[in-house]
Amino acid sequence: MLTEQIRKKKSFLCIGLDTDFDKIPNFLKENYQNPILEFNKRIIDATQHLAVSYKLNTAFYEAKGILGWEALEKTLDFIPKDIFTIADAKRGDIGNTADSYARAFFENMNFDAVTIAPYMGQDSVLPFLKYPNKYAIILGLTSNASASDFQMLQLENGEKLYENVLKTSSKWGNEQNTMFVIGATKAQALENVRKIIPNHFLLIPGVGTQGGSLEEVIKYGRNAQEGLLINISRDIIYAFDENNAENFAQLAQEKATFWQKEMEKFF
Ligand code: OMP
Repeated sequence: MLTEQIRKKKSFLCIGLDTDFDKIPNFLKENYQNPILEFNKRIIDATQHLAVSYKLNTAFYEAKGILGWEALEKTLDFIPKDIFTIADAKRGDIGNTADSYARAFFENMNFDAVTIAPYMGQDSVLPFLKYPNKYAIILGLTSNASASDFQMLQLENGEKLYENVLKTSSKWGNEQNTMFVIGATKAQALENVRKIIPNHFLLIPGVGTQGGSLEEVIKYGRNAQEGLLINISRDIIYAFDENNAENFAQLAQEKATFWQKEMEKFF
């Protein structure tokens, strides 16, 4: 279904709803009981024809307590059902706790995917893999500068730690229930990543504000099923400033259109 959506919309675009209360236009805060939700709804209305996925980074919602959690749940309900939804929660804990995390995002809420930190090993990931048509998106090689602290460490057999993570964790599940996060700022490594996991879908954050190259991501990361969800958050949802905050959704649409058109060149 994802491959179909990507081809239909000629888009790999995953819009990151990293909705920070402090950055929401004041007129929403003055007029709506839940301004986070209203902000998201308007962004979704303006961009749903351009995006194949929305990623909600739970940090921004958790930071606002009940108001934030209500916005998270209601935003999820508002997203059209044919668009792939990701809870970017970066969970990872012992088996029975992981089981509760999986229930939270896949049963209590109906997200299609959750991001997972694989550091605690197989039993922290398996509970997410037992749901049909749901995905664990495992952190492979992240976009931040400190990714090198651990992920690039060389093991005794000569391979890097992130390569070992990809090799090992890709065997816990399959291409129908597992995806991997690879940062766009590490696009050169994508060629190598594709040798290890040629068929899995990749979630690629880091294009836009973090400066990753869209062209390189598509060149090195795409596969026969398209295989890419390219996340852009701040560059799209905060395209406005104080002077034109009333038009924030239209400006987000213009930015999303720009990125979709850039992607369309590759179809
Ligand atoms: P922008 O830089 O504003 O486009 O946002 C990037 C989004 O992707 C944020 O929600 C990050 O938390 C997330 N992210 C990264 O930036 N780097 C990573 O390596 C992994 C993620 C992620 O898992 O989504």
